[in-house]
Amino acid sequence: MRVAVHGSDCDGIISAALILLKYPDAKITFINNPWEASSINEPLDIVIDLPKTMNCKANIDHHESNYRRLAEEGRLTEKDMVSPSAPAAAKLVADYFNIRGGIADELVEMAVAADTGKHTEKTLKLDRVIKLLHDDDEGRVRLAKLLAEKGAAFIEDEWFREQYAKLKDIEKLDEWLSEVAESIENPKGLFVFVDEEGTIPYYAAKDIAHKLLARGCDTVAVAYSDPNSPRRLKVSIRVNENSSTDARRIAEPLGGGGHVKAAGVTLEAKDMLLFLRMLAERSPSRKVTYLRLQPPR
Ligand SMILES: [Mn+2]
Repeated sequence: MRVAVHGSDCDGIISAALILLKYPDAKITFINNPWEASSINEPLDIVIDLPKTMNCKANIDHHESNYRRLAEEGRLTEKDMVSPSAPAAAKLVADYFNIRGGIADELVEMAVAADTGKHTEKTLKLDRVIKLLHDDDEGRVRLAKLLAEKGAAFIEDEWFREQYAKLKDIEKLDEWLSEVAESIENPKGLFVFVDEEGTIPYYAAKDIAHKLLARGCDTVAVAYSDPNSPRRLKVSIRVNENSSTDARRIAEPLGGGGHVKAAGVTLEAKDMLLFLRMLAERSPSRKVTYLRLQPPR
């Protein structure tokens, strides 16, 4: 069983854990950049939370952009389960392989929370450790095995705690980010562009977005350096639960994609003005608040 999963978020790693529950000997490949999937040639049995690769037997995914492309190109088969209405790929994996039970249900619940912008303390910690391990395949397999073994109790595992302890000063940073979010005046309905290039560690890149949305901002776009594609900036767009803004309509014109509440795009610096325009066009007042994040040393 050869499986490729999205390697840089909770949904991908949890999907790998579900596969390992059912097929403990499965060989897992992690792919950090979804757009790399289209150039992958190696034969695979299942490709999860990623666009369908050329040589895979089945694709399990919930990205609308992937669904549309596959439908247009006539590449969907009855072996695939590509369903944009699913809240997380892990939910589809559980359905596809009929993986049920205490641990499986806990895993699916965590993936759904993470992918629908309802992170809990647990899933946020998991997400940070996944980002810490972004170039460590062995570490990610270990993490997926741990999730398969312990479900939501992964958080008490000693190895996991050791990994989390490597995220130095995270609590201080978290406190500072909360102060920044608190300092924004009249946050309700605001469209915010947060520039954190070179200042916030990758594992905490999107934390400010969650904090600003919790204060009532409508849409938050965070631009940060992505260790997987130097020289370009990654922009993550997060939308308030109560907003009707569609994050995909900001990301897709520039080649990105994702979901209604959470989308992303990778940009050259020269395209940043175009991005800001896309963001402003979704803002009823055409106003966008720019925030440069620069934590004190
Ligand atoms: Mn997903």
